[in-house]
Formats: sequence, C-alpha cells, structure tokens
Amino acid sequence: MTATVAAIDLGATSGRVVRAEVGRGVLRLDEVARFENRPVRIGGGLHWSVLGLYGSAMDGLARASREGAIASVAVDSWAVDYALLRRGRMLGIPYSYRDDRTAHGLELVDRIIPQPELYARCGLQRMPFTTINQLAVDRETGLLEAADGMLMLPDLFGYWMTGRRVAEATNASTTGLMRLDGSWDADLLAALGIDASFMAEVVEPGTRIGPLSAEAREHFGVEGAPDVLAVGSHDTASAVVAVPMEEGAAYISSGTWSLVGIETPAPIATPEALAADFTNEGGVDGRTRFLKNVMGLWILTEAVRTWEAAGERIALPGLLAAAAEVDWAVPVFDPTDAAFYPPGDMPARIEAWFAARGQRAPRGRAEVARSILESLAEGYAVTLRDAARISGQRVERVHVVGGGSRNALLCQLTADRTGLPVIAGPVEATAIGNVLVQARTLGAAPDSLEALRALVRDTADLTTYAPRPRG
Ligand code: LFR
Repeated sequence: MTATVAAIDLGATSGRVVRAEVGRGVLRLDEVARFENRPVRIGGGLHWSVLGLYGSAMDGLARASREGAIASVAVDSWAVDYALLRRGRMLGIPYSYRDDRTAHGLELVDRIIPQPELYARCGLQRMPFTTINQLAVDRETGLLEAADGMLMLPDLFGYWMTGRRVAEATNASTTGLMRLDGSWDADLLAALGIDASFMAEVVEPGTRIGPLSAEAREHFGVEGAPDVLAVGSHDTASAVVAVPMEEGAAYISSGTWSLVGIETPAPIATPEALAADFTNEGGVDGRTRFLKNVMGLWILTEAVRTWEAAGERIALPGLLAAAAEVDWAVPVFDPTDAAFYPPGDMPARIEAWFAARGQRAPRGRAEVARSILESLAEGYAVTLRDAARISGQRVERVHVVGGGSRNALLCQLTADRTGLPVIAGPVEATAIGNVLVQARTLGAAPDSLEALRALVRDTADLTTYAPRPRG
C-alpha cells in the first residue's frame, strides 16, 4: 500500500508544497508549488506576511489535490514564532524572529529567571529569538493583556485549516516554556503573567488534527477531503527524521541556519551542556535533538545581498568557485556571535569582528566567502566534539541535509575540519520528514525512525566527502 500526502514546508525565505507518494520501498516527492517568503518591515517591526503565506500554501494544496486524491496534509515551519489570539481571532501581525526587539526580550527574561535556572527547566540554547523572550516584550508593550491565547505558526495554519487548536510537541519545545518532560511550565508561565489556559493542548507528531474545513476546501478549491495531521512541525525536527543516519552519526541541518548535533534518547541539561550552550529540542517519537544553532548560510546570503545592493551582480556558483580557489589560510571568526543575527551588511560586520580583536580581516569577495565557510565548518567541528564529549556518544560520520548539502565546498571543509566523512543529502530533508510521519500515521510506512531512515538511505541521492589530510 502507498499513501499520497501533501507537505506544506515553510522556510524563512521560501515556502513550498510537495506532493508525495510513500510506501514500503517507495518515496517519491514532487514539488507542486514554491512561493517567496519575504518578511515586511512596518511601524519599526519586522513581520511575517502570514495571510499571504497561508493563501499561497492553500493554493499549492489545491494544485496538489487536482493531480489526484490526497489522503492527508501537514505543515512545518521554522520555530519560535507565533500568533497571539483573542477569542479565536489573530491579534496583530506575527513578528519575525529577526526583529531586533528580541535582544531586549532576553534582558527582560533574565530579570525573571537566571539563565542556569531556566536551562535546568527547559534545556534550550541561549538565543535572543526564543519565544519566551518575545512574549516578555509583548507583555511589556501591553499586547499580551489583550490576548487570551497563542499558537505557533504551523499550529496557526492547522487551526485555520481545521478549527482545532493544538500545540505540536516538537515546535512547542522551542518556546522556552516547556519543561524537559514535555509539559507546559506552569510556574514559568505564571512568572510571565500568562494564564495556563493561554497555551493549547500539546499533541505528538502523528496526531490527527481534523479534516480540512469546508471553508478552506471551497475558498481555495481543494479537491477531496484530506485530513490535517501533526508531524514534526518544527522544520528541524522533520529534517532530523529524514537524516539517513545510523548509530555513530551526527547531523547538520544546513540552510538559512546550521543546526549541528546528535539524536539522544533523553535531554541532557547538565552544567556541561549549559556551558557549551547546547539545546535540547523535542524530536519525533520522544527523541531529543541535542544540538547547537551555528548561525548558518544566512551570513553568506546576507553578504551577497549587501554586495548586490551596492550594484554588483553576483552569481553564487561563481563566488563559490572563486572561494574554492583561495589556497592560503584565511582568518576565521566565531559565526555564533550575536552580531550576525540581524539582517544587514555582513562584510562590514565581519571586518568589525576582526578589528575589535586587532586581527587581519579577509579582503575581497572570494576571501570573505571562504572565511565565512571556513568559520562555519570550524564552528561545526567544535560543536560536534562538544556533543560527543557531553553525551558520551560516538561521532564517526556527519550527515548534512537541507539546501547546504548542495554546497560542495562547505561539505568538503566540514569533512576537513571535523576529520570525519561527510555524507551529503537529501536536500529536501524537511519535506521528506514531514511526509514520512504522515505516511506512517496512515499505515503506509514503517513504524520505527530507523526503518524510515533506511527508506531515505535507499531512495536518496547521497554524496560522500572524505576528509583531506592537513597540509
Ligand atoms: C530552522 C529553524 C531552527 C531555529 C530557527 C528559528 O529553520 O527552525 O531550528 O533555531 O529556524 O526558528
């Protein structure tokens, strides 16, 4: 038996709708729609155009449904962002996690609870954009007073599609408001002045949220009557489902962000993990994603955007080829520095990073690009050594999935700097993880994550990079 399902996969720069056929030994994906996701600055704030994204996603779903019946659909997106609600209506326009109000939110939360205590409760890396920090700002500006609930963005879409409000567990785990046991942290919510009724019921990936509403079907012209399911609605949780790994492997989910880590059977919120600033995010089937956010290819894409804004035309393949030809040692910076979060002039920020330390900065586009990639690869290597040390798990191979798995130079540098073989692919890991969990829920794919990963291994196009000897 095979199942035909649709994935709505929302990324920070684009969204897509994928139609897939999944069964034992079968995994076929077909992208039926792709649309731009451009945050919009208004009134001094950076916001997501959630209605536009929802409309594009539903149009894509309608297109997918016209190619033949779809049994189910599920949504995944980046984490941490949310909509406030009042009596079931969206209140205001959701902010983007790149909005710079988050730095102030971090200070506000520090006043409520010291980081080591917060870490012991929720086990998350200290990141300015975590939901709890954003909610602290909403509270200060008075917005929270007007709200009686909130939903993470994939849950918001699920609510609009079905009328049912849930909090999917993997995404809820990125809020900073969930305890390590997977329940909402009532004390922390109270400390923020939030009533427990504000949060929706937590559901696991694989839960049926409900049938797609008649409103959605009629307005967008969706044929048939697909069920809306919960999957690992945090995109990284879905990507990790589709990492074709076995024991002894680590992963890098590489795109706008680089999420670097391992899968563990349980959270590790020890003082060592706190010192290394690792996150414990909820995975599918109760696994833990013990990882670190190492900023990612965002630094490169923002650098390219800066050069292009100055009137230069930059073709990425040409830039990467020139970066590959740099045959001298380039300076390396810390890619996790908070200076690289907000949108802006990355070449200038990199220069300032080195100037502040009295070091030579890279010069010229090829050297800057090479320095970004070397810095990311070095960041991965340090993170993977820390992950192995703290968890006691072996790390003998590194899987790279997502858009960054196509960046051959970055994969090679990652192999070189970790000293480990790098296995690149699949590119569309997030959408694959989304459809696999749906198919499993429908009884068309195997039960265990290991068997799902074996299916990916057997069907995906993978490339291996061996580490080159230093010299
Ligand atoms: C990747 C991702 C990361 C999260 C960041 C912000 O798309 O979901 O896991 O740290 O975006 O939500």
